[in-house]
Amino acid sequence: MTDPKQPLVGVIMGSRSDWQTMQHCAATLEELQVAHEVRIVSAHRTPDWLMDYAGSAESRGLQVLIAAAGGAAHLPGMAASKTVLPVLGVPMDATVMHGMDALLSIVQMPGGVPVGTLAVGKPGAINAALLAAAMLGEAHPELREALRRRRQAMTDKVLRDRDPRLDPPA
Ligand code: RP5
Repeated sequence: MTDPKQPLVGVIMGSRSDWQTMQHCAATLEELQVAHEVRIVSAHRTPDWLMDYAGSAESRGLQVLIAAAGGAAHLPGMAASKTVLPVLGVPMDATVMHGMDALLSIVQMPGGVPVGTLAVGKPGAINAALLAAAMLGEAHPELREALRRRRQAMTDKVLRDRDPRLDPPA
């Protein structure tokens, strides 16, 4: 039996300013009832804390890391350098480049240290949570069922509302 309080997913972000986007990641993990923790960990402002966090993640029982960063966006790659846990990177729209800088920075990891890169911004934040739950699904079948129900709810919603000329059903 897994300790229900033991976080399985660590959600980190480079700045409090990323929370406006990453709250959607946390909300999706909560919706799926995935035990998780959320921390601000900056690659360039708190490099030692980043090394401690990522270096101890596995021994603390975390199974997946989700790392969000904008701009030069070193956080996901540097976290991945300190752990063999899967790291999912979420590029933030934080600069005049609207996330393209962070996207390229996160996705272009040299071969050998992977970061699974999601879409820029809110869709990536949500999908990182869903992908983390999918990764945990083998060991936690209830999460796989929650994902199945969520997919079905999306399908049902569209099928109930197929004529865009009509008001959506309540
Ligand atoms: C990155 O720089 C953060 O991840 C954030 O997306 C961006 C801007 O940070 P702030 O200047 O708003 O703290 O490190």
